[in-house]
Amino acid sequence: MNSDERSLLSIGGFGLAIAAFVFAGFTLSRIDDKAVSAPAASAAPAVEIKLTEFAITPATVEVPAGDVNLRITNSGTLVHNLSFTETGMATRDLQPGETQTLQLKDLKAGNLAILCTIPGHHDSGMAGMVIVGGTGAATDPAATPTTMTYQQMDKAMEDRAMRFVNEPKSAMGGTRLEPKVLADGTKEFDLTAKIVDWEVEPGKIVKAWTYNGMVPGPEIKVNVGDKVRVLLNNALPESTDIHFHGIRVPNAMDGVDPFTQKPVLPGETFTYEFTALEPAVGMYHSHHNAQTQVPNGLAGAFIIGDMPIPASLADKGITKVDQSVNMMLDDAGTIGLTLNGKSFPATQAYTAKVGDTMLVNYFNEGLMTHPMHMHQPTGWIIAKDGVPLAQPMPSDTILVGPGERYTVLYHFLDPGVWAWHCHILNHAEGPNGMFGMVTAVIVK
Ligand SMILES: [Cu+2]
Repeated sequence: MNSDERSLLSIGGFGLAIAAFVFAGFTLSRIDDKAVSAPAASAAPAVEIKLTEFAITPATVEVPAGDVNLRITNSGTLVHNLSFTETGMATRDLQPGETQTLQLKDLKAGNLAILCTIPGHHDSGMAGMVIVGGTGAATDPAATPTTMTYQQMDKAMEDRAMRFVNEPKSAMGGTRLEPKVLADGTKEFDLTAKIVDWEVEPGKIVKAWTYNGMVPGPEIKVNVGDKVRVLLNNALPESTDIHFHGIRVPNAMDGVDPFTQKPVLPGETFTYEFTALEPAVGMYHSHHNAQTQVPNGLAGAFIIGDMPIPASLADKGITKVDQSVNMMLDDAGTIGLTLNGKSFPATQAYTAKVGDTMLVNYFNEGLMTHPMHMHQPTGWIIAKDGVPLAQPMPSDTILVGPGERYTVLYHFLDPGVWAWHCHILNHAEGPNGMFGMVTAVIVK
């Protein structure tokens, strides 16, 4: 007995099934439709989407091709909706707390832009993308084979990989911010929090919440003993503040309103002032509506001093650092699954020579843990949260949780293009090829 026959029996009973078979095919198929429609809808994978001020979370929704139920909840305090740009399919305007399920039928592989059409909300960041043909975390990949042919899949993968190699990269974030040095030697850093258009992947422009117009925010680097001033100018539509994560500061400078200061209102400037007392591999980020502001881009690296290279790694060929890389992980808000604010193929490609050592500071500013894997060289973890380890620890895959920092040395022995990606595979590669948290090191 096949599933349709079972459905018939469960809905109409044995008598109805017999009647359907006795009458013509038309009757049978009509009853069939009725019989299977309810189970089919509930069997379609369900994906949860949250609407808040001002984000669609997750901003990148991966769904399998075919039938999918989107369960959309307004978790914010204003009225929101979710609309598909191209088809116009939409929820009604949802009141705070309301949920509506959209049943999407027969989706084909591709990208569908989504947004909230309440005036001003799209511009403030309520935009996203439904990627059909990926295998989202909420789905069971084994149960949802792709509808592509293997030739189509191979072609899509190659096209995407070649875009990583061939296309010019859009502006990258995380560049070092040079301080203004005041008369008493204080290093002053000027940060403006503002929303800008940010290309997270080729052709996909989002509203990023940035420090100085870039994601990650500019790197701040000082020496132990430096007097530091950070001016925060708030050009956002809501209040904000800056927390210096992993950095020893006086309590009043910890940037956690309302505990340690008042919120910095739109249009206001707040001055943070402290002395850099200890070495740090830290970060600075918003501690105000952080679940929205930080994943949307309000985060950057804050480094104090230079990390010592353990003498015990000399026999591995590691004696000096040829290149330092800050690698900020994100997975939510308008920025989504990204390395340094970019999603593959827009991610930066790194280059090195055989024999080089690269120091990587991983920072996780997202909402999930990411196991970061560089192909080929064994990484040596030399510091956790900025504190040198007594003994370096080998790791080719390093699990970086939200808020954590790991400092890892990679020593390149073999030439080639080596992939470097998050090893939660639906953050990295689907039927359309590599996406999200993927880049590469080109070793010559
Ligand atoms: Cu990941």
